Amino acid sequence: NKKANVLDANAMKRALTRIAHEILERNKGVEGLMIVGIKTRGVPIANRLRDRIREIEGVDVPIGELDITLYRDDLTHIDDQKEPKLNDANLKEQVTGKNVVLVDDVLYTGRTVRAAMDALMDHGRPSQIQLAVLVDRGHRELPIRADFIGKNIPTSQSEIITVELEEIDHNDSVSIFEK
Ligand code: 3GP
Ligand code: 5GP
Ligand code: MG
Repeated sequence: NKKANVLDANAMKRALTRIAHEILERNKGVEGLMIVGIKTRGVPIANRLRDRIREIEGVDVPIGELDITLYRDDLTHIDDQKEPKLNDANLKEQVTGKNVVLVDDVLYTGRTVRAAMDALMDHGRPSQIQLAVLVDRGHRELPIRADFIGKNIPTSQSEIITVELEEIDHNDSVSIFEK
């Protein structure tokens, strides 16, 4: 049952445009930059950031994706004891020497990002890794934080953030549900 809408399509668009600018500002441009989305919903967000950066700088930065599947079958059976599993890392470009911006929809315990960093390291040696997320819902279990955040949404453990993206869900929105 839904409790609140947090971002609509326009707010999401503004947040991603801001993050694109922040990425460029922090890194002084696109030199050495690579954007890597974490499946599923980190991937369209990564693509949108690449598109914004193209609009701003006129340059297409290399993009990649990571598949980190959780040991669970549905939302009502989330097993918090188990680590995210790296399924496959299908990075087209070399990560060695790149400044990699990891992108995910929601940052929660940090375990997915930890696994994603592990996966990246298996592919080479990035010169730097940064993290961009659409939503930070808190409850970290590891010393991981995002460099770029669309929206901070303090949640209770019993709440779930629903992220809908046009490319997958035919709608752009972020809302809070009670489990
Ligand atoms: P995504 O893979 O497209 O990002 O984790 C699998 C999917 O379940 C994720 O989609 C995520 O959006 C959704 N999800 C919703 N609530 C939760 C939650 O509390 N924990 C996890 N791990 N995933 C959630
Ligand atoms: P973490 O590994 O940090 O606990 O969780 C991050 C991953 O789990 C993200 O890829 C995200 O898709 C998913 N996730 C965790 N909590 C939520 C949530 O409340 N809502 C959504 N949509 N995804 C979540
Ligand atoms: Mg995700």
